[in-house]
This record gives sequence, structure tokens and C-alpha cells, in this order.
Amino acid sequence: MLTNPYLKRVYEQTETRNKTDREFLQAVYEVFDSLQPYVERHPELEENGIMERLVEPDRMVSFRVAWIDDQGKVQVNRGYRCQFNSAIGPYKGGLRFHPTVTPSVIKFLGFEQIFKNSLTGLPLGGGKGGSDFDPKGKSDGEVMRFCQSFMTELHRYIGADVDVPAGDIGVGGREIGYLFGQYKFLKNNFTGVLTGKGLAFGGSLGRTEATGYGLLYFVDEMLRCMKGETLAGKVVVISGSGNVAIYAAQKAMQLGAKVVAMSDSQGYIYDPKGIDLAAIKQLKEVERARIRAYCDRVPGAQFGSNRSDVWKIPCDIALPCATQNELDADSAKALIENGVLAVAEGANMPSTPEAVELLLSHGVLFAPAKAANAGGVATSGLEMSQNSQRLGWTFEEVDRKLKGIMVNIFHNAYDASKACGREGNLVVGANVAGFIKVSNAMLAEGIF
Ligand code: NDP
Ligand code: 2IT
Repeated sequence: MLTNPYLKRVYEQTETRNKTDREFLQAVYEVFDSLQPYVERHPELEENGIMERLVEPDRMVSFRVAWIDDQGKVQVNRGYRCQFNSAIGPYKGGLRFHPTVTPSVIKFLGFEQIFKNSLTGLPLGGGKGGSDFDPKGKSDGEVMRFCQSFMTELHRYIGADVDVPAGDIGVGGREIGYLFGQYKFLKNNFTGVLTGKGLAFGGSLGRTEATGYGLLYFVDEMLRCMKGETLAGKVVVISGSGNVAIYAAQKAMQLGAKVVAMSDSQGYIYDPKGIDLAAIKQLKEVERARIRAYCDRVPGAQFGSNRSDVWKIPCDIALPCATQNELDADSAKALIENGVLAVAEGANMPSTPEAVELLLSHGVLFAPAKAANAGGVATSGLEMSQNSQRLGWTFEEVDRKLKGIMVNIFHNAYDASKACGREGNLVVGANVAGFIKVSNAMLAEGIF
């Protein structure tokens, strides 16, 4: 509960100003709650209005995206870019194309990104963008025309040293390619303005795998340091079957775990012998099909149409890798009853506050998104470095750096939790560790 008068006052102002922005308020509340002991010891934060400034984005643009579908009909979507905070580097964060995208979703993601990017140790500010466009069921031509139109407006606001977007839900290699092409065409300028690019035009080896791999490097270190355990022989359940979920599954298997379930928005599959990842990749990366089809191809697998039932499958490690608020109190209870050892968030804010509370109070190791899924943006930062150098590093070099960054993030969050008297609470640790660097930079840079 918020008891600190300064944080309480700023939170109430934020509520008044963002009345209907449920996800954004949820993200702000969690960060403020974690920061109470730190804010109490640092009166200069209130004196300099740090929290008031932190919750108000530097700017947020909203724009019309008109495009022509395959029937020749004009379609209109809404696009957004939220440039939240640039205290420690150029704005950096993904673009999400999904029908559920609203200003609240973009602001919550942009706000989380500030602290996540700070935790990577790289000079990256926080931002996010996207559109309510749904790439599902669209032809490549339609996706291209949408991306071109989206970039026709977005290009005014971004740049390699200003704001560097990347992928998120619904934005993968195909979309980044079209967006990059249009930026280059409009500006007549070949620059690292987006990350997650194809390898032929400035992309980094390892970026595709980075979020999922990074998540498992974090889990591996957390298990080792907090429980003296490893991933070998552990049973893992993963929600989602997109970019993050697939490479989380791949690394979990490489580290000796057995992944028995994955999902999409239409349901989940349970394969007690262990998921055949090649079949998932074929379905999701090549055919863009529904996960249900896995059961037609792999004997012995079962399908369930209620996607949240995936958390009822007994497991040692649960990795929510789909979307926000997908793991609620009932799901947390089911996981706890089945003896789950750790929950680590590959998605952004996938666990509801009630679920987080239950997991922590039952001694489940809990790795919060802004620490555990930071490997994606960290590797985007490495892509930016390679672009600036006009060099490309080997997969091994990128992967080694990614692992080092994830191990560091775990220790920084763990040490910060200890310093706050909440040892092992990585929610508190990650929020405090991410915040300190950003607030120190804001204090040094003056008021604006
Ligand atoms: P993808 O678009 O590749 O995959 C998204 C997956 O989540 C799909 O399986 C999708 O199912 C499912 N999903 C999406 N929306 C919903 C919903 N409303 N309900 C249920 N399932 C849903 O996205 P990513 O893998 O890139 O992103 C997944 C999560 O990870 C997001 O929270 C994102 O913000 C976060 N993240 C991504 C990073 C990255 O580098 N890509 C970095 C850090 C975090 P379906 O296909 O049926 O829609
Ligand atoms: O949520 C995230 O960190 C991302 N979608 C990745 C952002 C990035 O800039 O690579």
C-alpha cells in the first residue's frame, strides 16, 4: 500500500490525469510501491519533482494510418509513439501491432521500458509505440502498405540518436523490414534507426533469440543463487508461441529442462513427452497457423481451448510469454498448489498484482518482466553499437554479452532487494535498481 505522502500525492494526480488508463496506472502503482523506502531516504527527489516528471511522458504522438487493402478499400488505423524518458539515452522500445493497443497500453509499456532499459546497463531511454492494426489474416502486401503508411508519419519523430523502435507483439522481422525500407526511402539515409533488422541490412546475430534466451539465462542464475538448483530435469510451462516463447523454449531445452506446454490466444497444447519445437516453429514462424494444429501433427498431444488453463498443468517453472495480465490470482493458486518453484515473466506485466502477491507470499521465486525480459532490448542496444561501428559481431560474441548482461541484472536486482531490507523480492529490487540511475541522471540534467 502507498503510505509515503509524496508518492501517494503524485499517484493520485496521475490517476486524475489518466483516469481510464488501467494498465498504465497498474504499472505506475507497482513501481511507486516498490520505491517507498528509497524515496523516504532521498528528499531531493521531491524537491526536484522527480516523480511528477517521471510519470508524464516527454511526448506522445497519435496519428492516422490510412492504407489500401487487397480489395482496393481504404482502411484507417491509429498509430502511436510514446517518447517517455530520455534521461540516460535515446528513446528505445518496441512497436506493437495488435487490436488491443490503446494509449494506456502504449504508456504502460513505455513506462516499464524506462527501468528495464536502465537495468541493461546500456545508454537507452524509454519509449514504446504501435497501432491497433491486426496483422493476423492480412496478406504480405497489406502488411507492407500498412507499414509504409505508418512510417510515413513516424519518420518525423525517430532517428538513430533520437528514438530507435523495434518489434513487439505483431511486429517481427517482416514488419521491421518494411518499416526500415520506408524510413530509408523517405530520408535517403541508411542508418540504424530500427533494431531487429534482417541480417543483410544491419541486423544483429542473436537478436531474434535474445529475449527468450535472456529470460532463461536470468532464470538459470536465479535458481543457482537463490535455491542452489539448475534447470536440468525441470518441467516448464510457457504461455504464448511467438518470438519470446519459442526462444525461451529452445534455451530451456538446451539447458536440460522439459517444456510440456505452450499456447496462443485461442488455446494451449499439452505434450507430456516434451514439445517438438521444430513443429511449433513450422506452424508459427512459417505458416502463421493456430497452435491447435500441433495436435494434428504430433501424436499424444492434447489441446485445450481455455488458454489460462495452461497454468493448471503441473510444472516446476512457469514462463508467461504472451501478454499483460494473462496470469491472474486463480492461475497463481493453481501453480502454487502444484508446487511451482519459479515464475519468470517473458511478457511485459503478464502477472496481475494479486498473482504476484500470492506467488511471493508462498515463497515462489519470482522474476519480474523488466529484469527477466530485458535481454531483447539489451541485444537491440548491441545492434545499435554494431551499426555505429559499421561492424557485425559473431553470434557467440553477442550471446556471451547477452548472458553477462542478464547475470548482472539478476545480481543488481538481488543486491538492491537486500539493501531495501526485502531480500529476494526481485520486484522491489528491479524497480529500485532501474530507478536509481534514471533519477540520478534527471537530477543532474536539470528541470525540464
Ligand atoms: P509475438 O507477436 O511474436 O507473439 C505473441 C504471442 O502471444 C502469440 O502466441 C499470441 O497469440 C499471444 N498473444 C498476444 N496477445 C494475446 C492476448 N491478448 N491473449 C492471449 N495471447 C496473446 O510477440 P512477442 O513474442 O514478441 O511478445 C510476447 C510478449 O513479450 C509481449 O508481452 C511483449 O511485450 C514481450 N516482450 C517482447 C520482446 C521482444 O523482443 N519481442 C522483448 C521483451 C518483452 P496469437 O498468435 O493467437 O495472437
Ligand atoms: O518490451 C521490449 O523490451 C521489447 N519489445 C523490445 C524492445 C527493443 O527495443 O528491442
